[in-house]
Formats: sequence, structure tokens, C-alpha cells
Amino acid sequence: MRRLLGISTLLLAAASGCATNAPAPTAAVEVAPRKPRPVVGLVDVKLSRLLDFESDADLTFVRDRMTSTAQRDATTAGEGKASLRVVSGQQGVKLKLATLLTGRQFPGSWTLVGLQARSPGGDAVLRLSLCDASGKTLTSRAIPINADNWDWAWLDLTGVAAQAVDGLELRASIESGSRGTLLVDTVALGDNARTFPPIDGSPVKVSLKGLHWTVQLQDASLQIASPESGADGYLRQSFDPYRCIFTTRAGAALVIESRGRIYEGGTCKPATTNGPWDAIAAQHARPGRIEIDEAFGRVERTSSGDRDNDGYDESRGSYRVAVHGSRARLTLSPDGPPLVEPLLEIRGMPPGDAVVTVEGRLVEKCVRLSDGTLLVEIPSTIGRPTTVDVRIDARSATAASPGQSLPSSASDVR
Ligand SMILES: [Ca+2]
Ligand SMILES: [Ca+2]
Repeated sequence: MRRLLGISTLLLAAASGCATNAPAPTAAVEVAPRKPRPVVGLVDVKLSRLLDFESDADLTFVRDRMTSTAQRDATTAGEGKASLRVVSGQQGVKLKLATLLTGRQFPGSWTLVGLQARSPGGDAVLRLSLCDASGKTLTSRAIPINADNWDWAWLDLTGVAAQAVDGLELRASIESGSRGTLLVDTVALGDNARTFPPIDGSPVKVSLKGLHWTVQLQDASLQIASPESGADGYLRQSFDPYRCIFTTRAGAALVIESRGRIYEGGTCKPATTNGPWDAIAAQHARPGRIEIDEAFGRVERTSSGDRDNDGYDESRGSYRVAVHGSRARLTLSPDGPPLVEPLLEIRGMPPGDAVVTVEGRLVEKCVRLSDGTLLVEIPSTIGRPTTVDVRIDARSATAASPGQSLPSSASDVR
């Protein structure tokens, strides 16, 4: 099973019809300031820079230079001191990749080809295309650009067959939006391919190539947008045996659990059809209560993904507590729907091996992240108030072993 996850939500506001004699509004209307869009910068991409427009010699690689509306601009640059100003963005520019790639294999190991772009007149949609000698389009994308940012705009080469470089062209033009000037800078090949080592205890495999991450679960394969796909692409935040956590540059989280639960924008959805999804959805909507005696710690109610401050973080599907000693007792209580194998995040436990019991029964599935957070998956469905005891094994504590060392959720950002 292969799924492509949605990466953004488009909210459309429909304008209502006008009343013919409606009175003019008297109150001033406050317009919210436009939120700056994050810059689509480089995130660990190996580059082979082909053109930088720092000298007039680079104009040799602009096709139809004598009739083109493109000229060097030494007043603005994505990198260096100069760029290429395309006066008619709608007409665009054609760049002779063939000459720049003479003698090289294409695409070889390169997964991306692209350039830096800006539309100084305002928001626009860039059309970026790779074409062969016959003019046939090998790959093409529409990419949002704007006046504020020098964004990297990329094409995915992972589906482009090996071929001779003769006649290859990279074409950039403004397709819609502000149709005035287009600014172009560094033209480059990119390699962002990475395969992440398997995490002990997890069946999940993660790789990155071109414009997609691939997250391979036991019975499903998910594709999500890579950082190179644009402003809404996902960066790696942390991977651990229970889950892969990604965030956009604007901070929106996407959590993919190894057991197939996906949390995106505070909603829970299944990666596969195989699971008690109705019960899990009901639990997510009514997660019940988590309580801890103040002698042991407190419920964490202020995480950014906890929309109602009850200690259940809807963006991660986990219950959160902070403790201040080597042992704690907490209680999970359903509020209607039973809780199906709930996940606990416990902060503040001192180093050492954790021993977790649910009403006296030992829990085997728990893991320590490198920031000290203890993740505990309760291996049963809870239908009534249930007590969970956590303590640090005194012998392991004296050895000061942090247990299994894994990426923390805060520090290991790709
Ligand atoms: Ca430059
Ligand atoms: Ca909540």
C-alpha cells in the first residue's frame, strides 16, 4: 500500500453576494499583517553549482541571448553579488544546461536540478521545466515564489532516465500571479539522497530522495514532501522506535507512529486499514484524563500541540507528565471510549533503567530518548481508571546509564 500524504490545507473563503443598498461599513477593518512565508533554503543538500551570474561570461549560457529579456543585475543576489534579471517573467528564460554539463553523466547520482528565484513584484507561481534537445519536457513543476525571499526551486530528477546531455535546457518563467520581473540566481544540481539507519526496536525504514521522504511501515509505504519541495516540505525533527516526527519550516508537525497512527494538524488518521481505527479515533476525540499526585510531579498541560491543556497532546497522540524523582504513580481514566494502547511521555526521570508496571503487570515496551524523556506504550486497552507505576532501577541508576540513546525531540533537527 502506498499513500501520498497531504501536506497543506487550503482554506477557501467564499464571498457572499452584495446587498444593493447595504450601508457602507463605518468601523475600521483591521487587516492582519501578512505572515512571512519561511525561506526555502538549503537543508543538507550537496550542490554542484553550474551558474552564479557573477560575470558577463555566464550570459553565454542564456539561450537566445540577443533577443532575450534577461540581463545581469549587480544590485541583488541569492548568492554572491549578482543575479539574472528577467524583465519579462512571463516570457522567462532558457538556460543551456547541455553546455554546462558537457562530459558528465546525467542525471547520474544527482536527485535535483534547480535554481534560486524571486518575483520582486509580489506573489507568483514559477514554472520550472527540464527539456531535452527535441523540446520534450522531462519534468516540470509549478512552484510558489514571492518578493521577500530568494527561494530554492527544485525539480526532481529521480524519475528522469539516464540520457545524453546534448540539448538539455532548464526553463524558468512566471506562470501566474505577479507577472513582471523574475530574478534568477545560482543554478545547480543537488543531491539530497539519504537513507536513515534502522532504529533498534522499530520496523520503520526512512529514506529521502528528491522531492519526497519515504516512510516504510510494516504494511504500508508513505510518501511525504521533502524540504526541497517547497515552504510546506517536511524537515526531520526526530526518529525513535515509536515514531518519526517531521515539522514544516513554519513548525507544523507530522507524526508517523511505527504502529500506523498518523497525527497531522491535531487529527489522527490511519496509515493502513489494519487496526481498530474507530476505537482509536474515538479515543483521540475523547482522550480521558491523566492525573499524577503532586508528590510525584505534574501533568504537562502547556505543550504547543495540546489544544485544550488537558495533558493529552493532540499533535502527537501522547499523554505528558513531568516528574521530579526516581519514582512516580499516575492514573489514566477513560472518558467514554476506552484508551487503546495509550502512549505516555514522562519527563524528569533521573538516568537509569526504568521499570514500568500497569496495575502490577510489567510493561516491556518503553524507551529513553537522549533528552531523558521516557516513552511508554501501555500494552492494553484501558476501560476503567488504571494506575501506572514508574521507577528507576536503583542498580542501573548507580551505573548512571542513560539507557538506549536516541535522538531527542528538540535537538536533532535535520
Ligand atoms: Ca549570484
Ligand atoms: Ca489535549
